[in-house]
Amino acid sequence: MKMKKYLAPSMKEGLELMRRELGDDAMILSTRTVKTPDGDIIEIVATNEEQETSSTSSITARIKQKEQQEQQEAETPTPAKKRPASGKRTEAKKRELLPTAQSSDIDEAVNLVQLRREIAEMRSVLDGLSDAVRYRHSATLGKLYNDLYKKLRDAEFADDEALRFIGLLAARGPFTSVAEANQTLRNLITEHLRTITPIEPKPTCTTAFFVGPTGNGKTVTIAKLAAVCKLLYKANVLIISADTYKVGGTDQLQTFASIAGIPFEIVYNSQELRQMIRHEKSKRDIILIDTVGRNQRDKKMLMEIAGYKEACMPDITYLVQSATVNEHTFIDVLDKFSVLSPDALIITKIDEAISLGAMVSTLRKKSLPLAYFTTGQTIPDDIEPADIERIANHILPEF
Ligand SMILES: Nc1nc2c(ncn2[C@@H]2O[C@H](COP(=O)(O)OP(=O)(O)OP(=O)(O)O)[C@@H](O)[C@H]2O)c(=O)[nH]1
Ligand SMILES: [Mg+2]
Repeated sequence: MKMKKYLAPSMKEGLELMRRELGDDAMILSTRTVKTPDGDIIEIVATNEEQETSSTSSITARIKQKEQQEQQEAETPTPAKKRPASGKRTEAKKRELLPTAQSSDIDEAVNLVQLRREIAEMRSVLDGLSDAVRYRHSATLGKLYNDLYKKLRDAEFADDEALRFIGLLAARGPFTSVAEANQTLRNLITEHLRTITPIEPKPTCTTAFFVGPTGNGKTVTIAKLAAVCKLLYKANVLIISADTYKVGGTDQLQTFASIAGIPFEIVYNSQELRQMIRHEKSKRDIILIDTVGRNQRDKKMLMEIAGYKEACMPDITYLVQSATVNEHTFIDVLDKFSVLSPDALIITKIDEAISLGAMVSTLRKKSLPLAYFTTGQTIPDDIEPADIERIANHILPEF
């Protein structure tokens, strides 16, 4: 490797010097203007080392730009005051200065290149380490099982869970093709999942109660379902909001209901809800009850919602949970909301979830049937009955 510093009265001359010595492929590592008593001179540190980094190439681009700029300036008459008074003398003085500062600047440039190389090496070591942690059991698995194990880990299955599934898969082998192993694993990871039928109008009124952690999509899901029931089944739907705890809690639903022409009522306590249900049940096909979102750790608030549930004695209680949380949080939500005895899950924000592995693992440990998936904010389009095939495709696409 050859690395040199060039000092010249202008960028153009500096570049010529550099190219003459290091060739046309020379890479510029740095440039700067050095102030001298006789005016500015240009310093270029360059190398003919082959490896090119994005930063050096961008410097090259900048220099080319500067070169063009200089050429343009040369063609345009420059105002006299910008030129040094004693041109020839100054040029000579500048050249006298050239050999002096070289060695320290070259050292600096060498250090820079070395530093860059060390950072690149450290990055590759760290990547290797993170893979070693993420795919901890890779080394112990053959290629087929290792590829599938990695897919499960990428789908956010915990390591022990991923390995457990691979163990179950191996017990069903040997396989004649990758596609066969893939399909068997798809069946294994979804075989414990259950779904329940969506809400349908029955001869008697169906009351559905919606609970779940704050901001997970209860209210928007109710709006979607109300619109679907009205449009699809021509059902007589009533929405009741018990979300009077937070400012503006009922506004969103009220606005939607008035636009969609769906009856809407607000209740301020469990007694009011009891009376409302008693009064409305005989008139409606479907009643959807919205509740205030609750932090699952807030026991007191959960008990308050339990009071509302007891008052309306719903036919079904949906726990509305976003797919974007990790397994740990998912399990915690199912544990804490179990005091409200949910009958089924509505999984929201599938569109935002990177993977559904956390949900699948959770439901193997804490079984609860799936009712709906929601896939965006659009009312009523972004809701569909839960589909296990869709989960399998999300995690392990068909071969
Ligand atoms: N991307 C996406 N966003 C959604 C989905 N469902 C709901 N949201 C958005 O999530 C946010 C919260 O939705 P809400 O329906 O207000 O949630 P909530 O559970 O009623 O919230 P609280 O009443 O505060 O507990 C809103 O911005 C919704 O538009 C979904 O399936 N996908
Ligand atoms: Mg809400």
